[in-house]
Amino acid sequence: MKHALTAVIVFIIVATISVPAHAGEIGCLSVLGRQGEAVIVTQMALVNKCSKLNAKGKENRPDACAFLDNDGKVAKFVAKVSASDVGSGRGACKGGQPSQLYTPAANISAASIGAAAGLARDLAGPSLDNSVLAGKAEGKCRAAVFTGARLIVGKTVKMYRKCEGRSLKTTAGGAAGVLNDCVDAAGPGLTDPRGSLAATIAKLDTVVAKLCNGVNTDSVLPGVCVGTSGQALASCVEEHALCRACRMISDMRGLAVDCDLFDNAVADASCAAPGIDCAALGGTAVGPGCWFYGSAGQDCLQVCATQGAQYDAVTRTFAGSDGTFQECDEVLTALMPQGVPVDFDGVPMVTISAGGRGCVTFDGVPGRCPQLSGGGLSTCWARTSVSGTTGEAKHSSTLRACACD
Ligand SMILES: [Ca+2]
Repeated sequence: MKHALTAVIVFIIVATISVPAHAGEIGCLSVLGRQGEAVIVTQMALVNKCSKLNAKGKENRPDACAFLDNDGKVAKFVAKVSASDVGSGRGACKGGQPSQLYTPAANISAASIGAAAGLARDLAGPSLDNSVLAGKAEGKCRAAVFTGARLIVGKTVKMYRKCEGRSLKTTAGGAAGVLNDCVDAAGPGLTDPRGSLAATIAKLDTVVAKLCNGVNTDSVLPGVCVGTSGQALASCVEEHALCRACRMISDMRGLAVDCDLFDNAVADASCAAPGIDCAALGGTAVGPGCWFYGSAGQDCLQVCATQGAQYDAVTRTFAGSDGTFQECDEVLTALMPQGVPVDFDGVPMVTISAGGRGCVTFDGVPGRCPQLSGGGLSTCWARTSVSGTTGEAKHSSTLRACACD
């Protein structure tokens, strides 16, 4: 009896002591993390490439260029994350799902692309199409800032990944230990023993001083850093890069990181969490927006309010009057309104003359697309080009695609 009791006590003690994650779990997390890095870095590089083409007069829709990924550059890395994921039966995750810090490939890619798009919006405003670059100097300044921001993000997420591996291997704290060891301001935070992140940040200071001096940076970067120049501009960019990198880590690992402290060590709401959790609310992330599909007759203010969110001007800049048909196509394809399938058939969409409703489908026709008389799928999808898309526009005949934030 005594032996049996001892055995029970020993069992209880063993069962309550956490053990470090095993190598298989660490390997799986590491590979998925590394591939997520490739997604965010590639997306940021594409933003810069499209912006540069725009500065040279070779691309008049840089926003579509950056986020539609027509060449599949980002998609290639997104596919790699999926191919390595748990359930693929191969690669580092074939041993099964890690017990902590794991989220599926789709979430990792969404966190990566979302962070890249978020940083582009932070720096350049709601659309890359909005800024007018006066000349070569402006283009060079912006390219240098985008490159520097990408390097900071890439370095930060990589340092986190290495730290995460070390933490899981050497301590038994699991996710809480990783939070403390690698990102939380209450712990040591992300340590930079070789000073490589500091050097990457210092490099951005230098290029901003060199290439953005004498340039109207408010027009080059018409986002959150408007009104700053010189070192203040560099610091603003750096903090937002750290903020977005932190949010990617937080989302990718399902960790509650205090990114407001991570970005500049001050609780100043500089890195507030997004106003809405797009996935949790059932929204669909496309390009820089979180999209919802309204009911017939609803305007976008109503659609967004229903979600506890606010109308996002991305409704106009991405898929509305300042966007492109292709972007509208992409949004509606992702939303799958009424089960309408993919439409990239090249047939021009109709233009509705009653303005302001942006990217919509029509209501009131039984069966709707593609049975709508007089045309194929494309006739069901409309984007007004007569007047600017607004939040308030509505009509009983149309169901709007609305971006909310
Ligand atoms: Ca802060």
